[in-house]
Amino acid sequence: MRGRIYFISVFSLSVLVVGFLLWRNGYLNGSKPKSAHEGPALKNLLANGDFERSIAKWKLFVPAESQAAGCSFITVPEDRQGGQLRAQLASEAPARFGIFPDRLPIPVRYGDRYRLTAWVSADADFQVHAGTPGVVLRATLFENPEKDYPGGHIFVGFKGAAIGNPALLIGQLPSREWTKIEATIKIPRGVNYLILFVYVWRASGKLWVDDVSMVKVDASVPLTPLLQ
Ligand SMILES: [Ca+2]
Repeated sequence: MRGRIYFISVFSLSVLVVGFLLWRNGYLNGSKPKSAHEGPALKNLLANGDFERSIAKWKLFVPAESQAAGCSFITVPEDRQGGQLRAQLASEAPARFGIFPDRLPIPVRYGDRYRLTAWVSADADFQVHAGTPGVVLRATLFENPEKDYPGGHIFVGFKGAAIGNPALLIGQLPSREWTKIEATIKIPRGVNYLILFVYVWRASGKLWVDDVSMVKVDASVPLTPLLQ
């Protein structure tokens, strides 16, 4: 009798232990067990970067020089990136204007690396003004929320990345095809905040933008060389 109770106790305990291990590894709640080499997904620090919630969380910035150019920012259907909506930046005359996330500057630290990405596609009416890059991402760098970093902002285009001088990106032409603009940048010393803009940098017509992201990457990710 005592042996039988002992056996039942050990058996029950084993069932509990095995059950617990299965539960902990995700077999009992429908999720796939995590393997050791599956890193966490990189988090997009920009809300609504795919514009699936229309223009929520984004704002249009039109500097004084472009106020008369009829700049607009809306979303339009049928993007070709697998979603329902894409952003449309348009102007009637050559203009410099952009969109940026509707939130405080993102706090960053010296030496940290970020991958900045946007997909763009140009309508047939999109005309790049001579001597300008046409479209860029601008990592707007700040010492503090009220003071720009004196070393210049980082510009990213199809040709690569540059600091302080968007003219280094002249010669790129956006096409009807969705094309990725991307760079991995390192935060310069003295920079504590960043705002990412997608800029039409002197052009007219319609430019479509989708899947804008800013993700923190680790130190092993190679930097995009800065054009000189
Ligand atoms: Ca989209």
